[in-house]
Amino acid sequence: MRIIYSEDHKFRDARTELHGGELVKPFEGPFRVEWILAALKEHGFNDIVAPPAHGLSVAAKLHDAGYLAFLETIWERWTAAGFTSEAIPISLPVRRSYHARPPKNIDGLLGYYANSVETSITEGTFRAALAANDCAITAADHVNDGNRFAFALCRPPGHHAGIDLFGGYCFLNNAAIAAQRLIDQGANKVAILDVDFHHGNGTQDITYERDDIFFASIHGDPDDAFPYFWGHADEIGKGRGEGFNANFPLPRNTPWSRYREALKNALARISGFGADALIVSLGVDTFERDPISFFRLTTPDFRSMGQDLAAAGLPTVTVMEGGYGVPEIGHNVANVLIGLEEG
Ligand code: Q9C
Ligand code: ZN
Repeated sequence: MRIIYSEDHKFRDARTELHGGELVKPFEGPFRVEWILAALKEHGFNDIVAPPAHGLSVAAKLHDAGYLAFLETIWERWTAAGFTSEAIPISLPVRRSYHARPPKNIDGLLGYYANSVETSITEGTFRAALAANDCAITAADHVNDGNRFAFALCRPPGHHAGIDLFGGYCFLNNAAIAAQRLIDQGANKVAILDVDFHHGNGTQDITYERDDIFFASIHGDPDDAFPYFWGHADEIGKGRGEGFNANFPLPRNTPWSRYREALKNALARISGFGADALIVSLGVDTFERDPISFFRLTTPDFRSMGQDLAAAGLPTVTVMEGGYGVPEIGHNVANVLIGLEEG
């Protein structure tokens, strides 16, 4: 399968993440992609291409214009305000902020567009996010050209990025961008299946009122896991999108056997939807040794996951999301791709 990868991911290299009341080295860093690439090469994935620049025209159909302008200019404005360290939001609209609108003050603006505050914005962040957007679009184009599979090795990840919200290490929603690209090129119905440990709240936000994109997410129960305020089973979509959103929250220590039941249920829903294509939001933070998550999947389980995903029988664009801490994330990603090609 073709791998779409841009070296520009390296421009996203924050020094700090707010974690446990301290600014620590981020869990989401360039080393993740280095581990994944090394494992992919080891497993014989040699068709690795860089994407052309696609710009923001697809993203502009999904994200708010003010939000995109914010991402593009925040670093300039932050440094112009005299700040020299990384940009971190401190004040967010919350319950009963009915009057909230984008303020002109830089601290106000940062909070307005944030859904959480662990994610520092740095000088190269937008450039890297744009390269991830390019990977997602190029992968969608590869499948649209008649290939069964493509893998967008996106970094930074995207599934926590909402219509006008960044956070959870995400800025542009690469999976939704890939889905939109397929629709723009003629697909009528696209399913996004999010197997990252965390609920794909950004993708849900973007697709919640749509009936041409079915969104399913299998994740740590929000009662106990980030992003806490989205991902419950009763979130089923709204308006014409009602019935086109499916959440599968699971408890601590979920092993593959139980995960697999949820995966089968999600795939059955997708089959009932009648999708023309499948986007997989692939996080391997469901791994038993992930430092910030609490499922119990093993490295061989990811191969089974790939086989189960392939059994849907759909053209499939896999988009990289999370997976942290240990070099095994590379083998876990490779195993999903191997399973896809087998299944
Ligand atoms: N400081 C993705 O997997 N909070 N994002 C984690 C540890 C944020 C995860 C708590 C987790 C974001 C793409
Ligand atoms: Zn995650």
